Amino acid sequence: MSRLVVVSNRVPVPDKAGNPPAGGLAVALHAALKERGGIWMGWSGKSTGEAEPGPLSIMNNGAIQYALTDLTDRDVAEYYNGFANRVLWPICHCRIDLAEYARREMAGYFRVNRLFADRLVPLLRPDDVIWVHDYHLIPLAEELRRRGVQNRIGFFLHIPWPPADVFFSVPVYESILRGLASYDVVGFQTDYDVDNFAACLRREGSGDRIGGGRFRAYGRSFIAADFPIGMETAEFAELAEDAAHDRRIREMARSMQGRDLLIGVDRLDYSKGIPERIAAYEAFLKGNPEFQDKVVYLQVTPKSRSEVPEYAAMQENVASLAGRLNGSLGSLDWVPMRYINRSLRRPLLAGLYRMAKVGLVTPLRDGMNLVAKEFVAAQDPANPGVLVLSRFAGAARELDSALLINPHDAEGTGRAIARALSMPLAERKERWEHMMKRLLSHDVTHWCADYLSHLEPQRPTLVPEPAP
Ligand code: GDG
Repeated sequence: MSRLVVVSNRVPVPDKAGNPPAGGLAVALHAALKERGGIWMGWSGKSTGEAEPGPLSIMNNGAIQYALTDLTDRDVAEYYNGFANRVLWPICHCRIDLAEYARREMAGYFRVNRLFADRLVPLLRPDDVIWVHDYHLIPLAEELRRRGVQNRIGFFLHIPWPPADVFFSVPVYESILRGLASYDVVGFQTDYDVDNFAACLRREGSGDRIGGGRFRAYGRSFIAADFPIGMETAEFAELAEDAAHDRRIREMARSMQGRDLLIGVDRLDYSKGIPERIAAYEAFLKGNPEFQDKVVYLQVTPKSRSEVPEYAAMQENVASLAGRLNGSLGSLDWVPMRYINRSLRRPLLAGLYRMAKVGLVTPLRDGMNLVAKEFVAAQDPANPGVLVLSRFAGAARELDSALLINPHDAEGTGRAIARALSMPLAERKERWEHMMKRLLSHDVTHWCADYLSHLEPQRPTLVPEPAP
């Protein structure tokens, strides 16, 4: 089996005991790397100020080598906080209004991708299989090809791919499309994303599907298909069951005084629909006064990308909406919404999901949304809670037994919350069993193996083919 080389913006480096950080993706990729041997390369998360970054820092952990590069302040500002998070992220989430184009930042994005390519090439062996992750590194394959790399190179996009009209608002959209066509396998979360990507190529006249999941564009042929990401379902279910014995979970349960818990867990990000969710909860409480004082909504929201202005503004906004809601509807002994603006440990999170009667996952747009899957995996099979899920999350393609809602419709979402809280046990069980079956058969290990089986060298490809 050939060696695996994973490249991503950040690298989940294991702790001193050699254990990878919690979370499905890190665990699954570490397992694949351990089995095949290989390298995980990315940004160290550190900045050198104005000085040029020195050589890669290499750490060995058994069969896995971590190769980390520092970036300059300018790189971080232009590549990471700039083009990646102020252009590609909002565009892929259909927020043209939030995209800030600056030529300088676009240039910085391509410059850092060249730096990654320069650093990676000396580490490569001819039969390595290379797997690049996410929107920060789209141009990497093209840069590697320019340097003569002929290995199989795959890409997986964790976020959605937008409709053509939205994508074409990026001034350098053509370079991005050509960059994707330099891979051998381009993976998306859902078939909707693949369709949007196909429409971009077609509209541009630069390529199209040629059948069997294959595309031809910019003179190359490659696979583009959906590979919906999974989670470590069985392990997480166990974690949630064990959490019942955790002191903090028992204290939390006591503090509820018999009220039902609704839970939302999201990075603080405008794509997650947190203000819209608070509005829906308010609509629910006002439309169903019999539930007032009977429920508590817990929102766990670690800070994220605080250096990007839109995120700082969002932080203020959510805090003020939570305060306003509690001020207007709360009473002497009932706080309708509890808001935690920091990260909780994963086992605690698992226990909270299990305690909740309703999971609120209402993004305006999301590649997949693993919180939706984690909520389902954490439930007690004998008395499962109900998932209220946005139809604009990739997860809705698989979890169609959730109560699917439109997050822009506060009253409709409010009605779904009331329905979830009143749902009979038999219906809850039937919906949950259906979803859990899917999550067990399509877990993150399955996702990883399925993707890599498409990337293996024996798959037919990729002698450059003439343009259509
Ligand atoms: C991108 C795509 C796609 C959250 N709060 C805490 C915490 N979390 C963990 C959750 C979950 C993860 O963070 C968030 O994953 P999501 O999938 O929900 O969202 P993104 O971060 O936007 O991820 C997304 C994903 O990539 C994978 O492809 O699904 O669509 O946007 O695992 O549990 N974890 C801990 N404490 C917290 O407070 N420990």
